Amino acid sequence: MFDAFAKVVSQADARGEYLSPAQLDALSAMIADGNKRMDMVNRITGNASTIVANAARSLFAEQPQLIAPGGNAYTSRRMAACLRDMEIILRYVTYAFFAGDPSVLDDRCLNGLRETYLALGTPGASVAVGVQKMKDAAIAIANDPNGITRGDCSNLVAELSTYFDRAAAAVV
Ligand code: PEB
Repeated sequence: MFDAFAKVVSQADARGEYLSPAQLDALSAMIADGNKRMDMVNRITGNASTIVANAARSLFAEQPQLIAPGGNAYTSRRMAACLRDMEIILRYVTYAFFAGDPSVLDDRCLNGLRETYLALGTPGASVAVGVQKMKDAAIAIANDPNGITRGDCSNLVAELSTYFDRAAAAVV
C-alpha cells in the first residue's frame, strides 16, 4: 500500500536514482492542494451514508429487477450486502484519494472482486452503475461551492473521478 510520496520513493529506488525535479514538482503541487484534498475527503466521509443510499435508490429505480423476487438485492439480507458493498467501495475510494494513490483501493478492495461477484452470481455491471452514481454524488458534494472559500478544485475532482472509474471498471 502506497501513498503518492512512498510510490515515488519506491519507483526512484527501483532505478537507483534520486528523486527527479518533475517528481518533486508534482509532490509539491500535491502539498499545495493538501487542504482542499482533505476538505473533500472530509465532505465525502461525512456524507457517506447519503451518497450510498441515494446511489442505491437510483440504481434500484433504474434496474427494478434487482429488488424483485429472485433479484440480486431481493430479501433484506441481499439488500444489506449490497449497501454494505457500496459503502466498502466508497470507503476505499476515499482512502485512495486521501493517499493520492490507488494502490490501497486495488490491493484491499478491487483485487479479486470481479471473480467474487462472478462466483456469487452478483451482476458486476449493476455494481458498476452503482459506483458511477456514487461518483456523481460524491463530486457534487465535494465540489459544492456553498459554505467554503471558493477555489479551483478541478484537478482534484478529476483525480477523484479516476478512483471511482477504476472501481467501476474492476467489476465489469
Ligand atoms: C464483496 N460481496 C458479497 C460477498 C463479498 C462481497 C465477499 C459474499 C459474502 C457476503 O455476502 O458477505 N466484501 C465485499 C467487498 C469487499 C469485501 C466489496 C472488499 C473488501 O470484503 N447485489 C445487487 C447489487 C449489488 C449487490 C447489484 C450494488 O443486486 C451486492 C450492490 N454483494 C451483493 C449481494 C451479495 C454480496 C455479497 C446481493 C450477497 C450475495 C448472495 O449471498 O446472494
